[in-house]
Amino acid sequence: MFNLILFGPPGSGKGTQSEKLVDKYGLVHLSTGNLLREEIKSETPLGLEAKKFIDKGQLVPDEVVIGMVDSYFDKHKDARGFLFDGFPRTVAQAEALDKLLELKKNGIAAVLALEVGEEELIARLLNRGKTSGRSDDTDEAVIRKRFSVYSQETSPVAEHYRKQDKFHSIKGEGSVDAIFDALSSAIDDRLNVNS
Ligand code: B4P
Repeated sequence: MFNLILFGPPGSGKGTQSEKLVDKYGLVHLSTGNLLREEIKSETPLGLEAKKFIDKGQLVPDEVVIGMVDSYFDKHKDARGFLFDGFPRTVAQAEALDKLLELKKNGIAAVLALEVGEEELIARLLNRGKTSGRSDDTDEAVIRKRFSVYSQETSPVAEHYRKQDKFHSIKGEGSVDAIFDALSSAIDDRLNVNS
């Protein structure tokens, strides 16, 4: 199994690049943001609970997200690898993921972090908000709250993987294709190390 994490602040391009990467490398895409939005759309109890947090720019509680990831694994037992997009977002989630993968005698091959400046991120998210219908993208105050949550709760996840020597920074500004090429070459380097 070859498992990757795509890491970075809100709007850094994780969703955009994930779609291209899963195609190229034959991985299963696990986006906790997408899974949560599906739950909200279907008005499940989990979705109704998650919406309260997402609308305020806060993280959904760890136990909810970890439970959702665990059941996604159960539905994809034959996967040759996963691309984790927007997960883990806290150190507790990273530790839970390490444990879940250990049970499968597996681990994370690499963490690729998209680096983008804050003003560019705000412009991208407000622009997406015009068409996406996502309530968390239309209000600049909510977007800024998401950045402060990112710096307090999600940034420490980088250190968790730096200690494991798995963390790679990638410039996330420029054309989608140029960023995809940079991500692909970092992944290919890692695949060569693993093969
Ligand atoms: P997510 O769905 O993960 O969304 P995101 O961080 O906003 O976006 P992403 O980085 O994927 O941006 P994208 O490619 O779309 O999370 C939403 C919410 O769900 C969170 O705030 C949280 O509340 C909750 N949640 C999710 N996972 C959780 C977890 N594990 N634990 C707790 N809570 C969780 O790009 C953004 C825009 O930029 C797009 O419009 C795109 O077209 C544009 N763009 C992309 N690349 C570009 C480029 N190179 N140049 C110009 N524009 C570009």
